[in-house]
This record gives sequence, C-alpha cells and structure tokens, in this order.
Amino acid sequence: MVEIVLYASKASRSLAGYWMLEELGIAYTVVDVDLRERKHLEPEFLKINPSGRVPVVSVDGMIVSERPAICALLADRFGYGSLAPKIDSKDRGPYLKWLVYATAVIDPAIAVRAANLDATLQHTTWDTAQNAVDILGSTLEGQAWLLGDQFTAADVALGSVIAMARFNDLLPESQILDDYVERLRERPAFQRAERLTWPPEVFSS
Ligand SMILES: N[C@@H](CCC(=O)N[C@@H](CS)C(=O)NCC(=O)O)C(=O)O
Repeated sequence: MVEIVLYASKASRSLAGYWMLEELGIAYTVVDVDLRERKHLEPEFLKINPSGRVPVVSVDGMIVSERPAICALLADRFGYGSLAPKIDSKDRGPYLKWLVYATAVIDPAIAVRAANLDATLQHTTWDTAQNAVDILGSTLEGQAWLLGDQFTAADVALGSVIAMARFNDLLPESQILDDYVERLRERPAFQRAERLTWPPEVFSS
C-alpha cells in the first residue's frame, strides 16, 4: 500500500492538501507542523521543506511541496482521467495553466494588492488582482468549474486560493467568483478539509 503523509498546520493553506486528499478518498496520515509553535522552522521539518512552509505531501517518501504541485502529483497518481485530464486530452493544457495560475498569478496579485504596492503589469510577471478576477469571471461564466463540467485538481489548487482570499476580503468583488466559491464549499470533500484545517479548538485558543 502506498504511504501518504500530509504535513499540515491548522488554520493555514494546508486546506488545499487536505481537500485534494479528501477528493481522492485515499488513506493518509497527518503530521502536525504547528505554525504557532514554530514547528515549520525546526531542523527536522526544514529537511522536508527548506522553505519552511506547509502543506507538504510525502508519497512513499517522495516529498512534494507547493500546492499546485501537490494537487498535480496526487491527481495524476490517484485520479488520472478524472481529477487530472489525461495527457492527450484537449483539457490538459488549460488544466495545467489554471494549476499554475493559482500561485504564480493570483497569490502574488493578492499580495501586491494587500500591500497597496504600485506594481504595474510592466513591473511584474503576473496579472493585477482585478485583471485576474475579470479573466476568471469570463472563464467561469456559464460553467461550473474551470474546465467546464468536469471538476479537476485545478479547481482545488485555484479554488482554495480564491476561497481563502474572498473570505479574507483580499480580492475585488465578483458575483461569478462568489458563486464559484459557493459551489466549491458545497463539496463534501471541501467541507471535511475545512473542518480538518479549522477544527473548533482553533477558534477557542
Ligand atoms: N507557495 C506555497 C505557499 C505556502 C505557504 O505560504 N504556507 C504558509 C501557511 S498559510 C506557511 O507555511 N507559512 C510559513 C510561515 O508563516 O512562516 C504554496 O503554494 O504551497
């Protein structure tokens, strides 16, 4: 049996790791890398991810960090043809683009916006937050998921970024994106992942 370990911290971007594993319905164990206790900076964890960030997944000892990579690896290995379009599918290109867009474009766009930096498109390699929201809006208009009817790991990677950003009011308003987040939140795997990432004790401590 394949041994899968998720290194995660509560109340963090680990949501994406939990969500992907819950969508796949495969068995995994969790190592708690408590950010508040600075576990992510301990030498033992830095050997696993020198960036000192979560989530990280180990598949039989093969380590992968960065949410899009985690989603892509797990989907190819355990959800090929469903959560990951096949290599020769016409959806494969857009699928890879949206996976990458999640943290190569939206994350930095959010950071620049939150810091109120004056970064024009010429100074950066990513879209502005407003441009990203508009692009996603026209993609999602009239379809449930990024690739149409088929929910994929790209929805996990990008959807987790969008869901957290909209919750924290870090992206411009968009009804289409809010409706998308609503659909994501209706998924039982999302709900399980959310409970695992934000268990009740997080709110009481
Ligand atoms: N680029 C990473 C970002 C992951 C990330 O920043 N995780 C945060 C948790 S929300 C973290 O570990 N931060 C470490 C810290 O706070 O020092 C990814 O997409 O997976």
